[in-house]
Amino acid sequence: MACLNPSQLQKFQENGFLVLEGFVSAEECMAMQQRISEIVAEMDVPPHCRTEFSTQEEEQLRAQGSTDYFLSSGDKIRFFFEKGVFDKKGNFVVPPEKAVNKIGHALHAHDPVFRSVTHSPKVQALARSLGLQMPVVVQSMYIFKQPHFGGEGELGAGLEPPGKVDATFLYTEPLGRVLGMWIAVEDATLTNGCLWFIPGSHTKGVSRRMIRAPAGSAPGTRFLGSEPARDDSLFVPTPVQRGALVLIHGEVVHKSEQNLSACSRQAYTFHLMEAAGTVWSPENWLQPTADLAFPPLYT
Ligand code: AKG
Repeated sequence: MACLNPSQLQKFQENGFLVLEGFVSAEECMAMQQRISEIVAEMDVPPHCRTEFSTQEEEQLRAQGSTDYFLSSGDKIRFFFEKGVFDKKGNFVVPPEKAVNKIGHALHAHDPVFRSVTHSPKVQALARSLGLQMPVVVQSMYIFKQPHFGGEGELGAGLEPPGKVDATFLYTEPLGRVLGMWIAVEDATLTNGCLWFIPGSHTKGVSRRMIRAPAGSAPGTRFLGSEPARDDSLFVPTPVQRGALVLIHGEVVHKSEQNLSACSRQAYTFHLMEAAGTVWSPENWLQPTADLAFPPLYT
């Protein structure tokens, strides 16, 4: 069901996350997987992955290439890889489809399949039932969580203390205006890296922000502040079945563990901002561009 009932709304407001099982059909999941296979089969591997670098200066160029590739990915479909999947000459040492960590950050804008999932009537109805007036889509990602490989979830994971909040990377004033919609394209289990949340943690604000460094500098982004100490035992695992949609409040602390299983855990996730009365931080790494303003969710 696309619209939240009052008890679901209350649960989301209390916990900062909510699982909606069966939100997306098996056919829609298969269509996303099929499209991703085509996109990966046609992908251009970025030059900073392909070129052989031997000197320190060349290594710096590689790092700069990788920074620029990430920082300019907000309005494009780009590929980010697991570590150790290229040899020194830039050839894949595993099949390409097993080497991709994620695709980002504008599938919602450029790909018809992902555009139609993002702007589907049921997603729009869900956003309306959450009271969003002018939601815009700021980014989207397809996360592979490869078997035996898939690193801990997303930017900022693997740091001490564990977990992150999305507003660290997608900062707004006031806070409370960013919402993640995370769709399980495959079952997400305890062994293949399901999401974990600290229920109720979305009321604690944001103590760490990632901001864009001045143009041309490496590494290209830096952090202001730090994460507070966090007790790992507060995280609650959230295994879900293929087709579930998980609502993620922009300030709820969440994480996913490494995928040590033999099954991938693919997910399509996108983030909305309530644009009414909100200032998107000009210091965020992700900015609307001349090619792509953040598109309104309601079509
Ligand atoms: C997000 O969508 O905000 C996430 O953190 C995703 C992490 C994951 O899929 O492992």
